Amino acid sequence: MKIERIEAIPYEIPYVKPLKFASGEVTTADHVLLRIHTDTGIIGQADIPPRPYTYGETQASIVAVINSIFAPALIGMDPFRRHAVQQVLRRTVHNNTAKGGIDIALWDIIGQATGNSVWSLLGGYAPSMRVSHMLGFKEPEVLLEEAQRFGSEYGVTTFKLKVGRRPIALDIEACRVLREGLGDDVELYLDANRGWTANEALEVLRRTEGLGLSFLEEPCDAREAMGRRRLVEKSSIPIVGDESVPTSGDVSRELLSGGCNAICIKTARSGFTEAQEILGLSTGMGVDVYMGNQIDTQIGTIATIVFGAAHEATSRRAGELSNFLDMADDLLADPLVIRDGRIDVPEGPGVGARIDDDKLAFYRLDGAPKA
Ligand code: MUC
Ligand code: MG
Repeated sequence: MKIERIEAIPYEIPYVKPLKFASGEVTTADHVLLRIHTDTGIIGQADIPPRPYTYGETQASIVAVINSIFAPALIGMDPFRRHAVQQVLRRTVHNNTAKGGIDIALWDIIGQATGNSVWSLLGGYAPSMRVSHMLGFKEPEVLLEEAQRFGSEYGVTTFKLKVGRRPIALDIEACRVLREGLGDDVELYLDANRGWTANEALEVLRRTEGLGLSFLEEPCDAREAMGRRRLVEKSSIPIVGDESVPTSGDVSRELLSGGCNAICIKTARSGFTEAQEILGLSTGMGVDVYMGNQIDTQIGTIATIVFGAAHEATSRRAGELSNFLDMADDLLADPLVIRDGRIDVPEGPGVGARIDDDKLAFYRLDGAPKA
């Protein structure tokens, strides 16, 4: 089998409720749908979310790097030779979500060609995944209402609160209101997206002592190595690497230098192949992992579920799988359902994301004729 053609299709779907956090705000899913065509007619697909304020990738840069650098090198290659493809992609240092999408689309092709679900090929551990819901910047009472609604409507009992780059008293108050309103059985953790200094993070940890927070994600810039190391040493809860650890090399550097002691895995930026390396490294070193969300569509969320539910360590904790609920629409033909706090792994060969072609024709931005 050979890769014949690669399409990077820019599209745009608005958000009904924007998500605001320390490093940026998402009001529109201005993503890229990747389609890798093979000479057998099998097409592998993946969704690619640009996060310019975090990684510097934009919709235009993703389309450009795929069309001008990756596609010319990959056309003619056998999609089963994933590690040969990885070597081509790794010649370029960054562009992580473009690479992640290519890897996921290759797994999709391999699944379809062999008649297997990618979930089973990766490990097939659990048939569903528990959902964690991400709470953006809002007044504490509004956050509490949102969390309570997610509890009653979807059975969700794990919440990640976005904090940072605003007065820390506001963040501390939000933690207190959520804990008091939700009770002790709900899991709460924080993500500051580098919005604090290490000292501010230590102050927040001191002033939220007793509120039962389980993790603190990317509190400050990991490049401020001594501050991070001091924070990790002094914190009573794990300090999680997120945007500082898109590759297994980043994970080993941060874990070995004491910059974090837990890892957030995101398939959008690591694909499945690199995410498996990250997972093996993390479990081998005995640190906690959980599946994060790069403000993914339902197509991206399926990739997270397929990977997270395929492995035991990523199934232990709830994965962040609910951001798509705030979008006005989606390209996925069969909408995902959150029931009893969980989402099922999709059935059938490949990754399992079936695209609605009419919706794609409607939302794509590259001038293709509307269906
Ligand atoms: C998160 O965990 O940081 C915000 C930016 C991004 O890339 O992912 C989100 C959520
Ligand atoms: Mg994060």
